[in-house]
Amino acid sequence: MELHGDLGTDGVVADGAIRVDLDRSRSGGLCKKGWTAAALLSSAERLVEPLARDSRDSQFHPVSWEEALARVAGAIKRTRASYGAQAVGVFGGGGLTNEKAYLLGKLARVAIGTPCIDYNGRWCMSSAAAASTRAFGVDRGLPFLLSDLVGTGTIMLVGSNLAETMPPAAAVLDAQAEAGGKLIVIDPRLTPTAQRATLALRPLPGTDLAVANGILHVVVENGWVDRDFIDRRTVGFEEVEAVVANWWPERAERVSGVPASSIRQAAEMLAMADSSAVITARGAEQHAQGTETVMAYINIALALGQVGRPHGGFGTLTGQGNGQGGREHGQKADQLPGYRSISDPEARRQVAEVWGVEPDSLPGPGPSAFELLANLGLAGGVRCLLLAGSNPAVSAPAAEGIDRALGRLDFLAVADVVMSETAAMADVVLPVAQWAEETGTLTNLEGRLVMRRAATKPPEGVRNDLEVISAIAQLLGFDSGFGPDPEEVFSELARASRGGVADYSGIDYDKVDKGVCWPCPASSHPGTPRLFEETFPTPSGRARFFAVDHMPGFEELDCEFPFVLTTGRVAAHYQSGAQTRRIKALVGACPEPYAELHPLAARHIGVTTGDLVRLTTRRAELVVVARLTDAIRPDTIFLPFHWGGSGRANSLTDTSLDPLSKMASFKRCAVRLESA
Ligand SMILES: Nc1nc2c(c(=O)[nH]1)N[C@H]1C(S)=C(S)[C@@H](COP(=O)(O)OP(=O)(O)OC[C@H]3O[C@@H](n4cnc5c(=O)[nH]c(N)nc54)[C@H](O)[C@@H]3O)O[C@H]1N2
Ligand SMILES: Nc1nc2c(c(=O)[nH]1)N[C@H]1C(S)=C(S)[C@@H](COP(=O)(O)OP(=O)(O)OC[C@H]3O[C@@H](n4cnc5c(=O)[nH]c(N)nc54)[C@H](O)[C@@H]3O)O[C@H]1N2
Ligand SMILES: [Mo]
Repeated sequence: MELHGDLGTDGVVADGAIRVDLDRSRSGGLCKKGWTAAALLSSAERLVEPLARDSRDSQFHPVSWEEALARVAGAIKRTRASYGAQAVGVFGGGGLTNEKAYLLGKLARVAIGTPCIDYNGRWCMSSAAAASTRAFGVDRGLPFLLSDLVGTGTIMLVGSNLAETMPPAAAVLDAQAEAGGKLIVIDPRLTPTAQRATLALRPLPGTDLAVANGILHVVVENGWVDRDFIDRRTVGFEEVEAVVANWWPERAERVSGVPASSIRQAAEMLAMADSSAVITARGAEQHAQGTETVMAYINIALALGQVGRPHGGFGTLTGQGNGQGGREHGQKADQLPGYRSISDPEARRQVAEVWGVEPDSLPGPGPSAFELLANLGLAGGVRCLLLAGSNPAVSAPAAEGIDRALGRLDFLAVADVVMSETAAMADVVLPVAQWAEETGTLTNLEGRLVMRRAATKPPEGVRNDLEVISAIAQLLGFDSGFGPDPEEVFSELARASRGGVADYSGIDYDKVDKGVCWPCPASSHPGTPRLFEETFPTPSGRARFFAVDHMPGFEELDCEFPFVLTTGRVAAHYQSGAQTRRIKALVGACPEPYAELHPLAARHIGVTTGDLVRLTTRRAELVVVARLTDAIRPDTIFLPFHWGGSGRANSLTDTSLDPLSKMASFKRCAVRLESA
């Protein structure tokens, strides 16, 4: 079976329309977003000239590029002079190409001199990244090829609805099923993905860790662990064994609502298969205990001795168009290119050399996305923000606070394709090119580089992000080191990543075209499609178990807020909806915000499909249309997050952060349900 190289990417920001025919013939379908993405290239909603807010009437007026960029550079200089460089912030996105992510990081650290840069990936894959790095010493979505899963005996998907969020990957499940493989899906909803499952477990949101420990309890109890693998290739199993001893399936059932018999069955299906793979996605990860939850699932894969074995192991599914590459090259607050720590003296020395600056001149780690945004305009916080590739006014946690925070800024510049809710709050809006109009690389969940060549020209008046970054750097006095040519940026990125975890130093554009997975440390090196076969990139060469225990809900349910609210995606919309809410066919398919609830919950408050319901959490209330379905737990309500304004899910969601990853708690909060 041949798989399209772009499987890690998805939807609008990936290269949809251009290669759709290929996709169709190979994997039987690309999602609707891919088919319609081209509509936005020519949409009347497209931004085609820079806009600046006039202080007299507070309205946007078209200005020249020179004027717009001068305003941005002027604001950076003024802020720096009055408050210091750390008062200037940069916010990026996981949809940006590798080249953009890299140059944005360099802009922050070198041209502006600020530690304050982070990106929306913090709300996406950070828990999985933190857990994988701790357990394996590296964070690559899949340490194997997606197509390897076709031969996997049992796949367990935890909190992934890939049939709707990564449709091309569903072809892998089809092929795996045809080959006789089994599928376990853990999701509070019986999603289109769960409907394919041999076994569907439906936990109360936020209890996946208890389910994992219950499964591992059964594995240990029955002697199904791979002692040889554990002894030779891991550390820390004894502590895990001690914790899971207390998670007999009936106890896990009491916490999660998943029947003990199903927990036993899942353990048996994983342990008895020739090979098994455990895969998490946002449903398990976007919690205040998300990192530890992922660790609990990694423990299962390690205890079964599956990691590094053909068709087995642990993986996490990538989100955004460049969800993987976007977290490797320095747009993260604590990171230098090549997935290296900005606190590591050797990494600083090496990258500083490539950048032609003194290591001491590089700032240290900055605040994470949530902390950066929450402190905007406050004492010690960022006062001038440059933002590209994200729409936090819709998608950030505690969005109510984010509105106020963005409003407190002295200056906000947003580079976007359309007038997003965040761009609408800016002082200067820079209209930029999108996927089909520019060349760059993405890295998919397999660590495989994907070339995206310009297929068409951007509309007149539009520039691309690299040109924008380059021009800002120039106005800040950097005539060299910030050229906008993607291939040159890539070759510098490759050099800067040398020796890092995500080592691209042996990769150039030719090699990307031929297909290569990182690490690739030399031009003669073939790349690394499969990791962990021999060793783990940890100091000891062994993988690490972590003993983790379920903590009771961060937002306990009570009489006032008796239901659990969880949020996520629908097939027809992408993310904050900035793009898909402007495409007619998609709006037609899913026109308005709604809440999914079980008929029992609906009967309790006397509503039916189409009626309005009021959802109230400890933070805010929202009125949306009800959709009844018995595919959801009766105690759980599902709210897609693709809308802003009065339909914004993140006005409701919990603001607790995972202490290890700083991930927000998007997938669980307590809510009251009423008829409106
Ligand atoms: N159509 C579409 N596709 C997309 C996107 C999009 O916006 N729209 N976005 C892309 C991005 S950036 C990402 S990150 C991926 C995300 O892809 P997924 O992770 O598949 O998407 P979600 O809908 O966020 O969550 C998946 C499932 O988690 C379940 N869930 C909720 N709470 C819990 C829980 O506590 N435990 C468990 N086990 N499950 C739970 C939900 O019911 C949901 O079905 O999709 C990518 N693809
Ligand atoms: N409640 C709740 N909230 C969530 C989630 C959830 O499951 N539930 N999921 C979280 C996750 S996983 C994610 S990834 C975030 C995503 O949320 P956001 O960060 O808001 O992501 P997008 O909506 O993709 O925003 C991308 C913006 O960049 C623009 N854009 C697209 N391409 C380019 C480009 O090349 N250059 C520039 N400059 N701009 C471009 C788009 O038009 C859009 O306005 O939301 C998070 N928020
Ligand atoms: Mo994401």
